Amino acid sequence: GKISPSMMCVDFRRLEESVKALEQAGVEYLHFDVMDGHFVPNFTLGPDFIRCVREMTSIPFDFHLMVERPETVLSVFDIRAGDIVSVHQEASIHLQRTLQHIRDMGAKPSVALNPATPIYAIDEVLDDLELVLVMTVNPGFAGQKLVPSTIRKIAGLKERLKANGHPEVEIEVDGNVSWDNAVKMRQAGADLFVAGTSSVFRKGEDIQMLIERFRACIA
Ligand code: S6P
Ligand code: MG
Repeated sequence: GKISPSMMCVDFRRLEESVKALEQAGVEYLHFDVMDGHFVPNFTLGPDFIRCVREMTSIPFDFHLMVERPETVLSVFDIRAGDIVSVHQEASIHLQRTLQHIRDMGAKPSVALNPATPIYAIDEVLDDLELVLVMTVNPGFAGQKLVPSTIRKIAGLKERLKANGHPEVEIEVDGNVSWDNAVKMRQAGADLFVAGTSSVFRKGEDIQMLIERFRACIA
């Protein structure tokens, strides 16, 4: 499995050294939670912060857009080839066009699903995406508890992708990916894991060591 640490969980006073430690630890992506106060009841990282991190590292970025009408804000972000861009199925009316736009930007198109959204909601766009982001908590905040039914959902999605002729589409999981939950998610078929306060971001503990431990859980 691959790792995408959640940048909203970083100690902002130690931003640069944290990014360097993540780079040293060899994480595959950096996960940026973008919230607009409408789609979710919170505000988080914005384009200036994300640009600032871009100057510190060449790790590809994993944008998680928790915003209404994501197609209207894509151009605001510094999206580059090799990045992942996830838009929510629930937030995008012309989802196929939005995914096509992301692909045109050279990035990997991905659809995020809230816990209550059924997996068949993306049946008609499987040709247009490279990943599906399964939310394992309701989006909006770090430090929440797993919605248990989402583990079954990951396994169901894995099956459905295969049955629909798209076994290459990867599954990303986000929310309370703890040591124990990471193992269950891996068994269910997840490929990319968002690491947050449940695992690698703990005050006073060494990020690099925690990433190593995390990697063992998702091997
Ligand atoms: C939640 C957001 C996530 C969180 C992540 C935090 O709305 O999309 O990316 O940052 O879930 O991890 P944890 O381990 O605190 O749940
Ligand atoms: Mg996220």
